[in-house]
Amino acid sequence: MTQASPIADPLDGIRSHCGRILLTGAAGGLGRVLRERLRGYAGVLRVSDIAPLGEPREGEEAIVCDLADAVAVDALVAGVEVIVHLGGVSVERPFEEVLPANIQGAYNVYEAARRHGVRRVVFASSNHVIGFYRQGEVIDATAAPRPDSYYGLSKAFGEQLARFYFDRYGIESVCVRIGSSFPEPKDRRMLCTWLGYDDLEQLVRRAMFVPNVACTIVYGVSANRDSWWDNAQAARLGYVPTQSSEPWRERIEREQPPLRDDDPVRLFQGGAFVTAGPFGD
Ligand code: NAI
Ligand code: 15L
Repeated sequence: MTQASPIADPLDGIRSHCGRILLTGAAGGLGRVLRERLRGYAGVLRVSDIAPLGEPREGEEAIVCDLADAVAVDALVAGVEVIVHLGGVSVERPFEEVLPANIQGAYNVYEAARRHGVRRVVFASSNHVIGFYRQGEVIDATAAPRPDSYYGLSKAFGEQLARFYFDRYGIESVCVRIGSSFPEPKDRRMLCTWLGYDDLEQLVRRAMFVPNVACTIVYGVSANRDSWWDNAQAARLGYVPTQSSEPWRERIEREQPPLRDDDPVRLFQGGAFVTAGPFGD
């Protein structure tokens, strides 16, 4: 493997390079984005998913692995300095699907991190940890969790794992409560929750390399006109978002009439997740 050269950081000169990064969920939507963008931040980028990953490129190792398989995850994490943990169920699903991928899976990742001396975990948490706060209510990262789904519950568990593994073992984590990270915002709610890919990359880079983060929770959101989240903790990492949902506002507001005032999708920060399921009744 050839060593990729470190990316110069024009913003603040923090060291932005390490030996080996593990990216889980690398076959997913954000995984494919970060697979491209994290290459320069490590000598080796180890990409993993339960789904096919294609041939590893130069500077990559590709390992297909079910996060629920503790033995496989232990081997996956060996030799890694930083983990960017995106893998798992990413929408509301029956608890029986969320449990192995997100709850057992996150536990397996942190246990392997402990055994192998991983320095830092960047955990892809979600706004659905706090989805039952009202839209318009401004909360920060210290607000008590109000999960809106089994999926949101699993992300709250992941944040608590991060806390425990820092307090007990000193493994640092940044839990990024991602809003809505897609190429563009899709609806009125996402005008508030959208996270552009440049901002995603910046936030993940800072989460990986800013020193002494302990266990920090931040919101993954761009500089949108309206926001429900006080992102002071992200600002402490030096995060300065450069993208905004504003260019899409006119089209979205023209094409999508407002929902009724009493529609839960409009009332709560988690949007449609607050009414998803239960499944199979
Ligand atoms: P995605 O669903 O496109 O990607 C998730 C990946 O995890 C998939 O490639 C899937 O195959 C893999 N995966 C699922 N179960 C697995 C298992 N048992 N073992 C190994 N891999 C498994 O989701 P997306 O949008 O890329 O999100 C990435 C992460 O960010 C997820 O953890 C999601 O919960 C979180 N997130 C994403 C948001 C967004 O707006 N895209 C918002 C909030 C959180
Ligand atoms: C999430 O947590 C999901 O992973 C993503 O697919 C979106 O639904 C996002 O939240 C959102 O709230 O828009």
